[in-house]
Amino acid sequence: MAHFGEPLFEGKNMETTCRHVAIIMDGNGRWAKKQDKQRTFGHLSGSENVRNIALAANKLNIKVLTLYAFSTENWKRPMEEVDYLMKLPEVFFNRFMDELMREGIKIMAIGDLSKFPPNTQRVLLNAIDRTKNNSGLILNFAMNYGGRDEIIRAVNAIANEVRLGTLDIIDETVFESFLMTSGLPPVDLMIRTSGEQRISNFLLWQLAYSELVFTDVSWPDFKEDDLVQALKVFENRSRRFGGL
Ligand code: V0D
Repeated sequence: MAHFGEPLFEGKNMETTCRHVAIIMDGNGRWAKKQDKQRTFGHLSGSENVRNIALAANKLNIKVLTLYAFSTENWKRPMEEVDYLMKLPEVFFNRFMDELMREGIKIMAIGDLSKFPPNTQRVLLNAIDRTKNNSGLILNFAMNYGGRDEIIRAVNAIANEVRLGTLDIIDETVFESFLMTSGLPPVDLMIRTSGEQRISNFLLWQLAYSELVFTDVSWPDFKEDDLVQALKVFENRSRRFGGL
């Protein structure tokens, strides 16, 4: 029996001070190749796992789950693979939309969606619209997202307002309001699966004070228990850091 006020993850009695988790879902292609399957099989398994981890995060009362689904670098992959990835949002919502609605999950996206095929954009905007009044987990997909790209866009938008005379003083709060994550709680925890220990142009500004957890587990094998383990690392580190 754990003490009251302590974060607890056993049974239904779960509690975390972690509001925003971001994940680089790495290792899908390698996971598939290890079992002599196509990389696309890994991507499909990875998208099923998005559903599993989103439901787990919702149950754990996490407010926001930001997932790196497609980076600005991913366009350099073979055309067949890119084409397959473009179909995943539709496959995902066809399979899981009813369940996401039942669970009160709200879909969001960051990144430049304008480069995606019209149908992919439509499917995504439709999901965002259908779930806009849900009050559970915000499932935020980073799509054609790059951290430097986001910062440059913010700088240009700010420059524009300064030129127009509608903006004068630029501090951290003002700058943040021009980022795509504006309005969301700060990223408490960033997890990268599958062994690499890099940020790879994910949320550059937002990760300034985040706890970073790297695991060798590949994304299709990353289960609720692995999320809970990462949350425990977060709780222990932030308690030590904040408890002075
Ligand atoms: C492939 C692992 C879900 C990462 C997860 C377009 C690589 C599976 C989505 C998805 C991808 C995106 C938006 C949305 C609903 C679902 C997804 C992509 C790749 C790139 F509104 N999984 N997933 N999108 N993978």
